[in-house]
Amino acid sequence: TAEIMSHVTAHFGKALAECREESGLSPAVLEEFQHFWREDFEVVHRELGCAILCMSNKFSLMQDDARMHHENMHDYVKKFPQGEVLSAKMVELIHNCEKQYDDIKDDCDRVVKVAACFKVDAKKAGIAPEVAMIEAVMEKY
Ligand code: BOM
Repeated sequence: TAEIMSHVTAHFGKALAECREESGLSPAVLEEFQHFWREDFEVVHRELGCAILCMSNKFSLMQDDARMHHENMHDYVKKFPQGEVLSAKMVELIHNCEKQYDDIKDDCDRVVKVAACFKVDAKKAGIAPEVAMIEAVMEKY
């Protein structure tokens, strides 16, 4: 659900600070990670892909091939309140998006495409959070 996703995003988003430099993601492009879910934010910058890759690595959510580590992602999402309701759906949506862009060789380029696909599909599935929901739980993490 969107409520659970707001917790996951709030927690995951904290890692952006550690990844800002190495990813080269300018604050002018994305100031705070929760803005990822804004209606008017376009998930298109290669640097955002680099940032998501770096952030995911902080939580061991990626395999060596820069694809999602299914088991670790499952366990990560399950740790949030009611996370078990969301974890399987989230892994399924992300993996479905990965399959569509598997031919892109550059890891940052591929990850940003997968993330954009995931944003669209999460909205369709009704599990995309509002930014206000994320801000409401930021202080918990
Ligand atoms: O093959 C690369 C898989 C990486 C996809 C990650 C998609 C996440 C997009 C950013 C949104 C994040 C919201 C919550 C945390 C997800 C771990």
